[in-house]
Amino acid sequence: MIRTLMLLLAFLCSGTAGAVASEKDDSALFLTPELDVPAPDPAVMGWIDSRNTTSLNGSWKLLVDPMKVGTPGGFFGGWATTREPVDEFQLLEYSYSDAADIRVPGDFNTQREDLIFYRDTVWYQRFFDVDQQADRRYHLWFGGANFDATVFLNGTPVARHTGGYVPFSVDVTSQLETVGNDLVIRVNNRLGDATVPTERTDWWPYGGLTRDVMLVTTPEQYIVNAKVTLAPERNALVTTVATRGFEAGAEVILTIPELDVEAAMQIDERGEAELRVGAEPELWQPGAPRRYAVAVAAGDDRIEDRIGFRTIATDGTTILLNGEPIKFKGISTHEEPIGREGVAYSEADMRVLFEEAERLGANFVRAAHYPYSRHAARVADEMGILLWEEVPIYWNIAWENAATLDIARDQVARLIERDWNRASVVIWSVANETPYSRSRMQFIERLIDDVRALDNSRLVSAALLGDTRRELQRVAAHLAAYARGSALASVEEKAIFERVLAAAGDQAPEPGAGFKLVIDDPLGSLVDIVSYNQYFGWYYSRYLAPELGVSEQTVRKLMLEFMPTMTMGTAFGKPMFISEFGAGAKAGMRGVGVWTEDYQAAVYRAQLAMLANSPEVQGVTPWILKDFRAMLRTLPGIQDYRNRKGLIDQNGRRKLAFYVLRDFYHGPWASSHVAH
Ligand code: GCB
Repeated sequence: MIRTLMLLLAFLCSGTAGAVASEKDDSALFLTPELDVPAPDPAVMGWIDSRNTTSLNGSWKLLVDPMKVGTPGGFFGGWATTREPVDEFQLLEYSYSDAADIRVPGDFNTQREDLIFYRDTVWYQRFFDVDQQADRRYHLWFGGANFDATVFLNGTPVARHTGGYVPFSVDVTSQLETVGNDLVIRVNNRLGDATVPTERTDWWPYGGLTRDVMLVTTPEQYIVNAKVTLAPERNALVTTVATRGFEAGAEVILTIPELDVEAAMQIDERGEAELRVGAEPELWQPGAPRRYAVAVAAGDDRIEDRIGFRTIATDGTTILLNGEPIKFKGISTHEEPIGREGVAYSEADMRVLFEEAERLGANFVRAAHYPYSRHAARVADEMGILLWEEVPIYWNIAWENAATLDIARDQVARLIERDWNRASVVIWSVANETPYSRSRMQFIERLIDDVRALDNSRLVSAALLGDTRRELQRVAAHLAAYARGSALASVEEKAIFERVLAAAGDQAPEPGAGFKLVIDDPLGSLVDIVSYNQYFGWYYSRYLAPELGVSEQTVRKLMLEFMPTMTMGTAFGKPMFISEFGAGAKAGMRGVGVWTEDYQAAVYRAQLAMLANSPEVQGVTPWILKDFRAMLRTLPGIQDYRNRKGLIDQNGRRKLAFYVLRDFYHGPWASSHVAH
């Protein structure tokens, strides 16, 4: 009651204190109040699986609130606690006790049919007890909350994280009760022009508490995170540790029993410690994913993990894993499980997905287009699969917006600080298909600087787009030249191709000249591996048909013949990586046209022949392992809101192209596996 009265008073008094009535400004009366909420702990709490944790997964209460009326301080609001009416006269327009249940972790979109397209605010609530002890600190830890989460503990807003996909935590020792802690999270999965990614993505913006939630207990003085990597010379381990609460000079001990390592380092005034210790571990690699038990201890705190050691580098256009050339035989994925709807949130989900990649003969997965849960890299470490991890700098980003850059930098830092001990992760990718502009270059350069400062034991890449218009013109001219000698073009079409070539003048290719597509996006100068997405067999043919003035059928057929004659390369003398190619197919649909398994398989055959001709190409991750949900894909009967470029459908049914790629990985590229 008192609270209600105070709220009313707050409204009556809103506007400038002491102002005369005529100057009063009530214009914000029915708007959602902006809350002043602290940011979470800026550092990622690492080694989370070896800590003293209480899981807060399970059944929570969910209230759907597209008008955001539950926000405290508003005219309607106050959903940040579970208050019950004090008597039958008190008006409270919400109830957690009678709200529906929702499972955490997991997205809310696929847990309730009516929320599948929902992109807005919901409230999660649960109670928990804790056997509190003195000289302990308690941290609420979230594996990820999509995409904007405000955490309220016992009515107090304790942290707000924006961006989604990455872990964050907050020290709640001073807000915690022993019994009946009331934990409420406001989560909004709406994306906009200034978010990362923006609203328009070709994947589902799964919302909610999609990842594990835990209460982590640490000693008063504790280790925040530690990074242990193999030096490039492969004869020493380099360890850096971040701590809280210790006096300068306190010791941190690194122990790796199987390597006879037990070494001490001293904490400095910033709470950090560093150590280089000689060691020659057996190297981690696909086929032999050797990992060592590693422990880091300081005071009463001790964290443990299983860590593999390897080096990754480039030499000209070659990629070197542990000093030996390797080709990345890969496949792209989204974070969706096989045979179940929604987001993949468990270790088991990731294992099933990666096992299917293994059956393809892949040694590499591109985890597109955003950070997955921590389980992904953990399972990849264990299975010996190389991993590309990515932040969702996707298509058009508000390059000039400082707040957007902050979100992106936060995602980069949190992803890296979480996974920097995962041997499987060999590439950090900072962008996907970002159209060229000066501000895009500056934005991405900033991210790359951050990546290199945080972790220089991996390669940096970005999936580039190239200069699409110019490329299409060149492809058109070469395709026209090729068509002159092909039986696939009719006499009339050949006449059209002649006119196209005549119009090209000097630009027309010499007869018999091969076509090499060279990627020269200036972003290529900043990355270690030049990655490129291309869809010759899918979108390009559709665009080229009207451009050339011949039927799409002719262009598609010609393209399948022409592609194996092409080569690809870059202007940078670096390894090239084809981060996407593909074609859509509805599982079970057979025939010759688009959407059939047969056409998809034909595109794969032509693409792979083209790659086999391209010596600069050192890796490939076709698009994509599994059909995935996407609001962009509306075609009824075929897409039904799924991107159909999967090699398997959502239930795991394999399409013909799966076998084409498998044969390629077991055939032409088989010898590139470097296991000893
Ligand atoms: C792309 C994007 C990817 C899309 C894919 C497609 O180039 O990087 O996110 O899903 O094409 O299917 O069009």
